Amino acid sequence: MLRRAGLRSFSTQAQAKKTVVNSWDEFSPLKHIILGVPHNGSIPAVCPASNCKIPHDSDMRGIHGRRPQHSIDRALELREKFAEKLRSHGIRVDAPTAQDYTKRQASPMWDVDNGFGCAVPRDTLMTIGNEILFSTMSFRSRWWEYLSYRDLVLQYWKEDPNMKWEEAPKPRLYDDSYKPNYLDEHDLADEAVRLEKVQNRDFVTKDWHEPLFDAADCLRLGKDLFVQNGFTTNQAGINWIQRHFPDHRVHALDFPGDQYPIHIDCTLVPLKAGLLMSNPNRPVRPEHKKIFEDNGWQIVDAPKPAWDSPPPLCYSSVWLSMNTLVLDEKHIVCEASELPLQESLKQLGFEPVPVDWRDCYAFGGSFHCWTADVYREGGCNDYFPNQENRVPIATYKE
Ligand code: ABU
Repeated sequence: MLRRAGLRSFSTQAQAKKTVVNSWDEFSPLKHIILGVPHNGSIPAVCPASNCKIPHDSDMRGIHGRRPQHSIDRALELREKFAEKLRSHGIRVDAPTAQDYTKRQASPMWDVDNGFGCAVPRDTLMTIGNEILFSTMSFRSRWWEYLSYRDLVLQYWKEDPNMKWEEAPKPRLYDDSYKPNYLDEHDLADEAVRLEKVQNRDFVTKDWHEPLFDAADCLRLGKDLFVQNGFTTNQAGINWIQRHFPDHRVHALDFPGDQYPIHIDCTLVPLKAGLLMSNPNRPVRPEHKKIFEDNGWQIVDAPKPAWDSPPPLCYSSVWLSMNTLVLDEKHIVCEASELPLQESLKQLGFEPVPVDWRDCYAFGGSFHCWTADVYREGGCNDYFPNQENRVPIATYKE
């Protein structure tokens, strides 16, 4: 009962105003956003890609299924407060429609005991200009998650005659999509082995079996899209994005310091035009740094997170401290306990907006993960006119 009532009151928010879909970057003034919901949030059943992501010593190992109700209730409470905060900044907040992620998820090729949730829309969809593109996803447990956004996207499509609704080819996710025995039981816990693999761009997903990408691997900086190659996005996925957006310049990045490389938004985070925050444990490769330097972008290190470990039943890293949401050129939403980050942002001239969120991390991340832009002011700017040192993306070779 609580679930249905909650969902109904969320979706009336979505009907308050007509929609225009428009967002080209991560920092122009935000006016309309999708904020995930924790209903039916589940610890995902293991599949090859998720197995490599969940740290060997995580309390999530060996368990799956519906998350404890008290954690869902707490996340709902925090979500409502965050939504109110966003509204107080003049931002329209919409909610997806929860499905029963506790159910078995199956395709003709595979099945897993349960799904994940719809708390973190950033992984599933991205807005590029007037287009909302659904990613392929790469965990079997998350294959059906896109349906949670159908009500909203259909509404946007009806209300905005210029909106383009696109879905990348749903992947087969056969066993063949992943490297067999990528990390055996012993190597899963061996940091040196993991780091050597990522240094050599050896990830669990095969590069050319089929295009795979999660939207949260994509950094939108106007005419340039920077996409992380890792466990959730392969080279075919990056190539597919480039062909899909021929007017954009797509760049592939990978970060040798990240032994669990999924999603770019705890690794390289834009704060405003010309300024990025970088995870000091996952520095940008020197050959990738050039295009930022050539175009006058400054990259500053993020401070050490306030916490030494993630909260219970959370497979993300402590670097969720960096997973902020930029509201406009001044305001950046930060987790309330992340005082070192707030101090750094103040020194850079921002006004941090502290919001209590740590108890929401377990559902898939922090503010950036829990949201997906629908409307930011402004158009498609060219922030990287100097492409002399562009590193070309990989193409398929027989
Ligand atoms: N979804 C972002 C998680 C990245 C990290 O755990 O660092």
